[in-house]
Formats: sequence, C-alpha cells, structure tokens
Amino acid sequence: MITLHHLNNSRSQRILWLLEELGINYQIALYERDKQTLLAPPSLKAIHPLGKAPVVVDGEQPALAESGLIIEYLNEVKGDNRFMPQDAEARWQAKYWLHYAEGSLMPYLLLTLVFNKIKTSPMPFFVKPIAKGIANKVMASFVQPNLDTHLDYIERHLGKNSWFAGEELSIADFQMIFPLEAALSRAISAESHPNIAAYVKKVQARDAYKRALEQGGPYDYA
Ligand SMILES: N[C@@H](CCC(=O)N[C@@H](CS)C(=O)NCC(=O)O)C(=O)O
Repeated sequence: MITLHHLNNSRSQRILWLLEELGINYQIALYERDKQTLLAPPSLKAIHPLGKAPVVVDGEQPALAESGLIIEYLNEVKGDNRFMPQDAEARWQAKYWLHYAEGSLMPYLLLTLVFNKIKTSPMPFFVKPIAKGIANKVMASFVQPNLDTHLDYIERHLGKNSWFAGEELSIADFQMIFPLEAALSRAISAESHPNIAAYVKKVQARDAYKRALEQGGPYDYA
C-alpha cells in the first residue's frame, strides 16, 4: 500500500492529483502546517530527515522524497508509464519541465514569499525601513525580473501547447501545476497571463483533480 505523507497547502497536492489520475490504492497521513511559522510539524522528520512534503512510502521500501522523483516512481512503477509520452521529443520535453519546476521556477517564487514576509514581519520600528528597503531592492533588481522572464516564457509555451509536453497530459503537468497555482495566487493574474490561467483552470476542472481536493482537504491555491 502506498502512503502519501501530505501537508496542507503544499506541493503534496500535486501527488494526490497524480494518484487520483492513476486510480492507485493509497492512504494519506495528514500533517498540518504550524499556524504561525507555516512550517511542517516535526513529526514529518520521523518519516524523512528533511521533514518536507511530499513523502511517499511504498510498503517496506525506504521513504521517497522530492516530488519529481515521486511522480516518476508512481508513474513508472505503479502506473505502467501512462504519463510518459511515447514520442521521443515529447518525452524529453516532459523530463525537462519535471526538472524545471523545482530547479528553476520554484526558487523565484520562494524568494518572493520570503521577501514579502520580511516586509510585513514585526520588528523594531527603526529597523523596518532598512529591512523594507533591502527587500524592495532585491525584489526589484533580481527576483521580479527573473520571475517575469520565467512566467512570460511559460505563458508563451502554453500559448502553443495544450499540455507541457505537447498534446497529452504527462508527468510534467503534475509537477508544473503547483508553481503555477502559487504564481496565480501571489504574482500574476488571469489578465497578465491568460494562457497560464486557462491551463490551471483546465487542470482544476478534471475529475481526478477534484477528487484529490476532497481527499487532501483545504488547499488555498485551488
Ligand atoms: N523540492 C522539494 C520541496 C519540498 C518542500 O519544500 N515542501 C514544502 C511544502 S510546499 C514543505 O514541506 N514545507 C514545510 C517546511 O518547510 O517545514 C519537492 O519538490 O518535494
């Protein structure tokens, strides 16, 4: 039996969606973020030393971490490779986006979250303008321009492709949905990036995605 260690409002939602699309038997171990820090509870470290979600445990095998690897594992070992394109070019595209999501796109979204948090965090009044100034400068000179480049790139890609690896749903889509949902909730809009917004809407309209939401509980990005 597959156990998904699932954290509310997190990347593990993408794994739930894949499990539902594959129709695999699984169970959920649910973890709640700390309301103040938004961090995962320490109990998740008992499952994997990094204490991050998602983690998947398949029977007696060692715990699997990293969403990209979990997606590959579930698709290959439990899903007859259903979401890996047959065509070679589409296959490399699927693998590219699988790496890209966490390797290139997520760091800028995470930096946006961190610098926005710095700006709104409580601190002595005389430090606030300095902290705010530094955060604004790093955002304007480094984070925002890079984020814009990436999101415009994705916007153009989705203008030419139905799914990330072409015309079929693939492993890439399960990986890419989380950063796009996060971007829509804090960095872009349906007006600025209509292709991304339409893509996310299309994913969220799928029956398996809706079932995943029912299984995982509240998910603020949907
Ligand atoms: N690259 C990892 C990132 C895992 C990760 O950072 N997960 C977040 C959830 S979105 C987490 O567990 N955050 C809680 C914490 O840092 O305590 C993956 O794709 O699985």
